[in-house]
Amino acid sequence: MGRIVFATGNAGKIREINGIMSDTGMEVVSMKDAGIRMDIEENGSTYEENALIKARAVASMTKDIVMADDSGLEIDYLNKEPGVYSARYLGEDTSYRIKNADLIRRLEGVPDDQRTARFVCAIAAVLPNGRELTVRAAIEGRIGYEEKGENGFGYDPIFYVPEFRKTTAELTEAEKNEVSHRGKALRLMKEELRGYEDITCQ
Ligand code: ITT
Repeated sequence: MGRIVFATGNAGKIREINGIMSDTGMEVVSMKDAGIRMDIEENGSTYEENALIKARAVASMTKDIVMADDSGLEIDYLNKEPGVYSARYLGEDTSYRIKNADLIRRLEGVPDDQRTARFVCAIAAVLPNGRELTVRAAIEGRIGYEEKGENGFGYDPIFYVPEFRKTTAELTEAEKNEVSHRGKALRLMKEELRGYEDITCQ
């Protein structure tokens, strides 16, 4: 197989994706490392639509396989906010200290059993032959009462995973990849790609 250009500007995602894809023998590079710079307007209404928008935009600039990740945090008590707007919640440039503190404040007094939430991840791939694939996966958890942990990125310090009794920011990267929305979605995508032998001869 050739190489995969990942259509993301999020360094945290790229780090995780490299860990998850390391057993494929394929080189995964960020769009920046592939020399592709573009501002992509994510105006879809679903994770899959946005992932496809990103993957298609970058695929128009390269002959490599292109993948994109669109993901978000759904908090049940907040009607699944921030959801598909997770990156834009309170403004794209607002720090996650502030975003996380705001979500905790909005859940003040809400008991454990109503703090359920999930991270969702859709991955889209555009193959050199023009074929498009999408997969989606999620990890269930709860919103904590304070930020905990230094690993990961974004909303990880407030996303508590009951089976580990830790937030995803307290998990090692390998532990997070094992159970995360992104880890599961990428493994599904790896399976899908196995079915497309034609891409192996590119
Ligand atoms: P690209 O579009 O360039 O990939 P982005 O950060 O804008 O980067 P998204 O549009 O997919 O990515 O927004 C997803 C947001 O959801 C992301 O910025 C985080 O705030 C949050 N998120 C997704 N996965 C996460 C994870 O594993 N841990 C913590 N937060 C996550």
